[in-house]
Amino acid sequence: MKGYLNNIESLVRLCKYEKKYGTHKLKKLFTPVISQVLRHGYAVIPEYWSRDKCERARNKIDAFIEAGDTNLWQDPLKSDSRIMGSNNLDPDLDIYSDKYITSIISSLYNVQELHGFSMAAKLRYVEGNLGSGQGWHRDSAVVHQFKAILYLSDVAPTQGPFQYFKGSGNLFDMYCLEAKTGISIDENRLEGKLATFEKNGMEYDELCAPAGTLVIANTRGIHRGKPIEQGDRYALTNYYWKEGIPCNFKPLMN
Ligand SMILES: O=C(O)CCC(=O)C(=O)O
Ligand SMILES: [Fe+2]
Repeated sequence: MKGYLNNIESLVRLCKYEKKYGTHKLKKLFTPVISQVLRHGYAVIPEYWSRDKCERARNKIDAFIEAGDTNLWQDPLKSDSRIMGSNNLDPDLDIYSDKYITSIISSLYNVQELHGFSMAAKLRYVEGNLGSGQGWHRDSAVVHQFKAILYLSDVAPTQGPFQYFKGSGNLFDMYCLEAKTGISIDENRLEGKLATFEKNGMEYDELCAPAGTLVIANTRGIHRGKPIEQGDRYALTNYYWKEGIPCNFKPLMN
């Protein structure tokens, strides 16, 4: 109990944030997809896109990467290639305009207007790659962050599936993690903490699924894209903010 009380400040801070921005959540628990995101941290929607649509999108990503005049972000190993703002380049790489996804994400944030973009990514096996997101992390500490991820290729355990510690983005779990392990609710890079999580009985889910599967996730929870062990993985990811796209993304946008 002592450990828990030592961290009461974190609990108070989280509760204040949730009281201000999270009280809408209770009435959202009746919508199945939203309820899954709020309770577990993610929802999986199978067959959201057809295999043909996914193939067309993969070909477009390859073409944009090869063209050489696309604004591209790559990790130092060139395993992860990202086209930020792919929705502005090609309708086949746009899930930002998708009405269903927008309605779910707007409900989660409890706002009418959102700012963001689609990011098209190709991850390929390179020795030593860290996977999408470059290791275990939270996208944000305290403030809400929700994303939509659409797999454009079949994702088996060796093709970098999204991995997520169930419930880890929920207020009470975040508080307990800090109280039990000393990992602050403000810490967002969590590479190297896997052993600590597992010692505390936490288990992660691995979202292997065919091309066309849509994932809606609360990325305030602890997650990563597993490092690629073989082949490649293509995906479209929607990023969202309530107050506008942060300045640090601007130079990367297409
Ligand atoms: O692409 C993934 O599997 C997850 C990457 C990630 O960390 C994110 O989109 O926030
Ligand atoms: Fe992330």
